[in-house]
Amino acid sequence: MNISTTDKEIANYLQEELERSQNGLEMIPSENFVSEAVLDALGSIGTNKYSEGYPGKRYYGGCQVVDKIELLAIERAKQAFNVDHANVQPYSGSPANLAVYYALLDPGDTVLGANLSFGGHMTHGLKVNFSGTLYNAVNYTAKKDGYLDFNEIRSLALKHKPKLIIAGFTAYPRIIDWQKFRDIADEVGAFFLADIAHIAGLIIGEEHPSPCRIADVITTTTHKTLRGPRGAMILSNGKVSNPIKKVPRTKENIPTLIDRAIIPGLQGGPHNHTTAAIAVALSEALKPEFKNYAKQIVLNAKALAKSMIDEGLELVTGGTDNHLMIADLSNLNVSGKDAEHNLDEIGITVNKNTVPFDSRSPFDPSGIRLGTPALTSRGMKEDDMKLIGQLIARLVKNINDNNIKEEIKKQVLELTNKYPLYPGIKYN
Ligand code: DSN
Repeated sequence: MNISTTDKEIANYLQEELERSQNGLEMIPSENFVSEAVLDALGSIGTNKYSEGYPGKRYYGGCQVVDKIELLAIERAKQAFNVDHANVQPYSGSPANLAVYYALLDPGDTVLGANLSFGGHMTHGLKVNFSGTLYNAVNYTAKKDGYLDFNEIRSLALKHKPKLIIAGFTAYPRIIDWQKFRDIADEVGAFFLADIAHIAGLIIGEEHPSPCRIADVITTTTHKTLRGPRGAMILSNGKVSNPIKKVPRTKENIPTLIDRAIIPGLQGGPHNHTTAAIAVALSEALKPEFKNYAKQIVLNAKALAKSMIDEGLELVTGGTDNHLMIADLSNLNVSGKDAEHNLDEIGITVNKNTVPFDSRSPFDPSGIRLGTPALTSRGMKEDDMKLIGQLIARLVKNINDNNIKEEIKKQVLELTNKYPLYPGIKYN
């Protein structure tokens, strides 16, 4: 590779990161390992081209080829999610959500989304995020057992009359009942946004119900369970007006409103290398093997949850239906921050996470969040999950015992050695 001779410092860092990934268990549920074909597209000449606008309607010349790339990405997204319209240009998930707000709301309008500490996302109305400062954000929480509380969501909606209701979570281990959100949105006349960033791959693989014909607008990142490059898409139903002109904020106009919000509203030139890589990832996700992958993610998550429960750990909601789980460590007197740090030292990467009604702060909460998409991409199965659950439990129960930590570290290395990651890639 050229970089190995032209920039040794970065080449060495990339190699170091590759080895860290190879020798560790990547269990952050929002992370994944893309195919080499996705890496090829992402590192391609697509990055060189400016193409502000949309296929056939650009502000630059020379866009005939990037038009074809973007159209293919759009067609594949429409097919994968069964929607009429896909905008594949958002730079990532937060800008995609910002575009939805910009398209459908005026500053000061009320939005109802999940509290970050109960599995929401910053862009769903966190006070220090644009969504909580430019808009009047109201947050719903959950029941004591961690399940969504539709009585609370409905009564907040009736009381605050939001213009936008958001469902979709970064730390919710159960199936989401999209129709219940739809009914509440209809009762109060709100738009309904489903943010499926975490579960997009499970939806394509039919392991989670789809909101794509239920919600008014759907946002997703492309790099989580979907296993594509860092990027995002906004999906909706209906047609874009031609020309893409200013239109009233009605449901029928959502595709046009979204396209106008992305450009000229918020963004400049699309990242064509990312668009190409999204198209590659979508073609992979449309293959029958991807269904097996999605199924295995969930089987692995259930096996991991069972193993941790068998070892005496407590999980929020008592388990999982999807790709992730939250372990509540309060009964072990170990904080999420300490668990994250100590697991990191032995090669298991997770992130600290609040549990419902956490008595500790979000910076040092009571739980950790774990998921199986990346391990499943490496080929791991239920037996591996059983072992990993045991290793995690042993570590958190013996957090101050360096001998035990060393033993577990060796076991992690033995396991990861069995699953080579990108064996054909070397940066230095
Ligand atoms: N940062 C992502 C996650 O880890 O869930 C959400 O955007």
